[in-house]
Amino acid sequence: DPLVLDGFVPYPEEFAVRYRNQGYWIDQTHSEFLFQSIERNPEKVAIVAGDIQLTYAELGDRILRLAAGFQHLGIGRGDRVVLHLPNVADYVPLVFALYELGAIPVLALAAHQRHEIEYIVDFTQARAYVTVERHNGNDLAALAEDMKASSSTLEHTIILAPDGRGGDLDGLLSHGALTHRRRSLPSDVAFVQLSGGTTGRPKVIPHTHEANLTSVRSAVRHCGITSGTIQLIVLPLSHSFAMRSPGYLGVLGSGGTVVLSQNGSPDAAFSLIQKHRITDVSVVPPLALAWLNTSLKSDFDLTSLRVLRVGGAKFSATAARRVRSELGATLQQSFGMAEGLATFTNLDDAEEAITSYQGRPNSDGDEVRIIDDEGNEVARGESGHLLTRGPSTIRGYYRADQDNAECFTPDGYYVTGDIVCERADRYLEVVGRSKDQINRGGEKVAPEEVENLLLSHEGVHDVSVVGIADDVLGERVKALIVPRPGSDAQDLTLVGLRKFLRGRGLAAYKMPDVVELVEEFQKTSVGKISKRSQRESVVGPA
Ligand code: J2J
Repeated sequence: DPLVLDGFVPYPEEFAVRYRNQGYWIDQTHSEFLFQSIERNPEKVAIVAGDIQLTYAELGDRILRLAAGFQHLGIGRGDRVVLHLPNVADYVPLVFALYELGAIPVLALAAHQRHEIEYIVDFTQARAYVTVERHNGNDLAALAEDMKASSSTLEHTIILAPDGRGGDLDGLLSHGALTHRRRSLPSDVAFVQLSGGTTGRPKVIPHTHEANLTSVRSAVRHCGITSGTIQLIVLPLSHSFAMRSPGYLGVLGSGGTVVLSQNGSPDAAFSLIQKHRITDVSVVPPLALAWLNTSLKSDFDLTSLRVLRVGGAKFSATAARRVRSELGATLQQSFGMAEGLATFTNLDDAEEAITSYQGRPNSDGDEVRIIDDEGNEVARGESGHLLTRGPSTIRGYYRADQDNAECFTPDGYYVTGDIVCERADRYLEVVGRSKDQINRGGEKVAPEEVENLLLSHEGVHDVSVVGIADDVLGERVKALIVPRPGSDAQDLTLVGLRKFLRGRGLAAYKMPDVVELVEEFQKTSVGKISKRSQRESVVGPA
């Protein structure tokens, strides 16, 4: 029987039938997708992380042992388990152990901290939390203990050593092994991710097996992934770019090898490219710029690298034109969103298209509408709001009726908040954004979330958080603050406010980069704060 998950918005039957008839959705779960590959390539190396190496056969064994461990804890179909891990070797075995049981991994970002994790555990009513003892100076074991004491649903915490080895894993591995078989259906929710968000709290994105796997299969075709692919992964494994566009799923489903790193800096990445003869890597624009601009390029043998995939934020055409000559790789641009749609340029496109545009929708089943402020379709070549619907795009956030009324049209299109232009041949160029979000080098910050925390500071009367232009990151985070009369200016410096937000457990990438104290906010003619004028205001000393 299908899994019943309250608060999940299903695809209308008419669309489900169409996606199955047209072959976008096939009768396969994530477990089956991976085990097919395990059976075909048992001796090949699947995962490399530091000095750990797992062949496909070893990966399969580990998944089935971890699954037995989770089952021993009473975790089963439909149970939510928050995975909060950096790019460690057991990340993939743990996710697939949960898939094996039909449990639902909640894919937190490693960069999330107490503020985000407490909310995520609570909102998803998670039964277990898997993390490392410490990460980025944060005591996650203590967080786990606190949550177990206060949460009404959280029963189990599984704490790995800081390097992702040992710890509670040993116990989990000591209950024998399950036999691989179907324990969930392709139409079940497979996993949930967190949206970058535009609101005070991240929204929860549920993907079914069939909807996610169709995007993986299309990405594999568009990205030239084969059993010969050796992919370096420096982006967080929980991010959809690193997971499915084409990500580790695309590579492992094809019999290739993924090499995991927690560090994408030029020296770390280049030495891994040289050592493992990396053929393929996905990065965000600031990393691509760092790789282009370093003189280390000539100190390493990067000749194995065939594809440098760049996405998550707009990559400038000027930098894009340097990729082939300076890194010896073909650039592939990708514009995607955790909600579903992803676009790619083709590897054999003309250089002009590769460097100027963000690509075509991954699947022929993706429907795209570009509309003006009044909701009318714009003429080809004009820019407008991007709406999309398709076999891998969700129909609603999890348990979010109110947000869903705003973010989805009545006929099921996701309102992306991106402003795009359609060029020839379905090519999209991203030209702007209408949603209240800051894209800090590919990391998404919801101003409202930071504003709400700053409003709880006793020295703050009013606050507005905006993105300001930055050469490397694209945007940085700026907080404009109206101090409360009589407040201590020392508390309201950049250092003081960051310390305050750190104390509240906010993820580091959401921290303001710049603070400006102002007497009052400029209002628009309708009395709303003018964020536009704040973005353009001169950056003063913090
Ligand atoms: C401009 N803006 C972009 C691009 C994403 C593949 C690649 C990226 C993501 C991702 C992803 C952009 N140019 N090339 O999930 O599968 C901005 C848009 C978009 C938002 C989604 C994938 N690529 N963006 O970045 O969910 O504003 O997904 O709506 O993190 O990032 O962010 P996210």
